[in-house]
Amino acid sequence: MAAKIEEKILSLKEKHRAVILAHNYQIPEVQDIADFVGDSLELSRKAAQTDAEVIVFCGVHFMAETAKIISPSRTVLIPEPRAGCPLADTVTAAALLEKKKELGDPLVISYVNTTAEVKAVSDICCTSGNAVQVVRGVPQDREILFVPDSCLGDWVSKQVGRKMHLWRGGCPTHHRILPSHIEEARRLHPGAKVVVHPECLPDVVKMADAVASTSGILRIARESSAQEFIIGTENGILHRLARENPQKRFWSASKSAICPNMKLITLEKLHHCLETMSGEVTVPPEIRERARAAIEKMLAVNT
Ligand code: CIZ
Repeated sequence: MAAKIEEKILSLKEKHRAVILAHNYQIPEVQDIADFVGDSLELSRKAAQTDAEVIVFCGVHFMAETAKIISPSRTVLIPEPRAGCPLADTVTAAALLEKKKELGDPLVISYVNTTAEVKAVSDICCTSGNAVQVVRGVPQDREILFVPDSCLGDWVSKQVGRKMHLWRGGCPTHHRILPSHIEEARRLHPGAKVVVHPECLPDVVKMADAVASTSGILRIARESSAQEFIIGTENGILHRLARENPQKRFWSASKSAICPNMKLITLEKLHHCLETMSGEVTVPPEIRERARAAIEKMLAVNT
């Protein structure tokens, strides 16, 4: 009998001494076969620590690029190189440098959802899991330019009580979650705790009981005494929430919160990538070194 695709993937993984990292927004089958599932901060840390020779990154391109920047001696593969990020595409290094000049040289904090070129001209990176701590660590006498997600920037700015210049980028998937969706979900599931991602629109964030990154959402679900949750982020996370908390119930705030790029990666593409060792992610050394400095400053922030 022919081996199942999962068995073929596992045997190729062993052959190439590979590790499979998958983002919380990946499809269930990909999450289930991965060695680690997490947010980009957790996966960056795994990439930095791994002794595997090959990292297969199941996520969008900037995440795989981040793994390569942190672990340059490893071969980093992405099963679908076209898995991009429209939020990351809202800022280029040239446009950022121009804005920085116009604003009189503020300190640049860039969300990990940016290209390596943008990270290379940033002072420090952050993820949604540590953005508040990163901003708190910036000296009070420096102005801050936060790129590219204005919703995350707006939320962080309110948390920290500090004004920042915000790049006007946003995540189309999170923007599909509307206040009317939260109202309707609350009507259908009264008593459920509403937890949303800070990339959501400020009007949605305002309605939530808690705002957190994907790892924060997973922690809240685990630790809260609530038994039902309405989740406002990309729907891929519902798989992990249900698996880790079988006694609790999770409802998606909006059925349309699906990132088409995250969903481009399938078991077939993962298999093909490992079989042919294709989809290699590279970053030119001069960009890599400067981007790495901004990422390492972020990794040094205690969260
Ligand atoms: O940081 C990440 O991985 C993203 C893009 C979202 C989240 O909160 O995990």
